[in-house]
Amino acid sequence: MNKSFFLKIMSILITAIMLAGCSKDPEASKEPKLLLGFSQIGSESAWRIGNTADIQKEAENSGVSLMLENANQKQENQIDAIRRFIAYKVDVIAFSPVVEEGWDNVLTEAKNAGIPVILVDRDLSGSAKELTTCLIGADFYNEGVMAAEYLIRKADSLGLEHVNIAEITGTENSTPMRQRQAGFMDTIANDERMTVIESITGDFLKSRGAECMRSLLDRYGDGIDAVFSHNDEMTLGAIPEIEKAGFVPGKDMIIISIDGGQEAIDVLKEGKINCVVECTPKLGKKLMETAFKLKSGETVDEVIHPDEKVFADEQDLTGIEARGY
Ligand code: GYE
Repeated sequence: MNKSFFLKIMSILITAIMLAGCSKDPEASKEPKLLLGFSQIGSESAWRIGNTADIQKEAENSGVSLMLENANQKQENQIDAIRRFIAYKVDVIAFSPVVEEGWDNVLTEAKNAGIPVILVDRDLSGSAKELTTCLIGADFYNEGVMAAEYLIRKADSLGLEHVNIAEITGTENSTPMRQRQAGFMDTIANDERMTVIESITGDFLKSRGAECMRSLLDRYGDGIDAVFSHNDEMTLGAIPEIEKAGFVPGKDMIIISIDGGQEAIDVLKEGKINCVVECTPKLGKKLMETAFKLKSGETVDEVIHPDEKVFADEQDLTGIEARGY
C-alpha cells in the first residue's frame, strides 16, 4: 500500500470515529425529562380546545411526556383520571377542576403518593386547595369587573337612564362562573341605572346559550337592554336567537362576552358584539416551567395570572392580531 493511500484511509477512519462520537444515542435523546398527567375538563368551547392544543404544544417543546385525559365535562371522569395518574406514578399532576368542590379524597391520595398537583385555569374552594401547590389561570373576578366597567362606560356614552341586564352564566359552581359574576355584580352595585333582571345558567355551551336566550326573550322581549354572557360560545349561540326575535344585537341590545376567541372577535368587528373581555387559554408554557420546578423540589408562586385586555367597539379594532383559538 503506498503511503498517500494509507494516509487517506486513516483520515477517513478518524473522521468516521469522530462523527460517531458526536452523534447522540437516539434512544437517550427520546427519554422524557418529566412525566405530566393532565386532566382536561372537556371540549366545550374554542377556549378549551385552544387550551388543550397549547398544553400539548408546550409539552412537546419542553421534552415533557404528557398523559392527557379529556373528562367530557364530568367530575367523576376527572377523579378517575387523577387516580390513573397516581397509579402510573407520574412526576406531576395537573388538572382543571370542572367545579370547585368534591376533590378532597382524590387529592389526599395524590398527596400521600408524594405527587405535586397544579391547578390549571380553575380553582378549588375550601380545604382541598391546601392539597395543591399553585394555580395557573386567569383572574376571573377582574374579568367580571372589566365587563361591568365597559357596560357603565357604554351606558354613559348612550346616555341611558336604565339598563336591564340578562346574565347567561357558565357552569354552576365553577370558578369562572362564580368569580365573573362576583366581579360584575360588585362593580355595578353602586350604579343605580343597572339591574340584573335574570341570571340563567348556560353551562359554557353554545346550544345552551341559544336556549337561555330564547327563554329570556320569551319572558322579557325588548325589556332586555344588555346581555352579559360568561363565554363566547354562549354568546355565539344567543346572537342568532336575538336576530330571529327581530332585534339587532349590538344595537338594540348591548352584548358583552368573555374569552376573545377568533370567531367572537370577528362578530365584534361586525358590530353584533359590543365588548369581549379577553381570557387567554395559553397557559401551557407556565405549566411546563412550574412542573419542572416542582419536580426539582423548588418552591413556586401560589397564583400565576396571565395579563388580559378588553376588546370593544370604543376602540379601533382593525389591528387585532390573529387570536389562535
Ligand atoms: O371561559 C370557557 C371555558 O374556565 C376560563 O371555560 C375557562 C372557561 C372559558 O369553556 O369558554
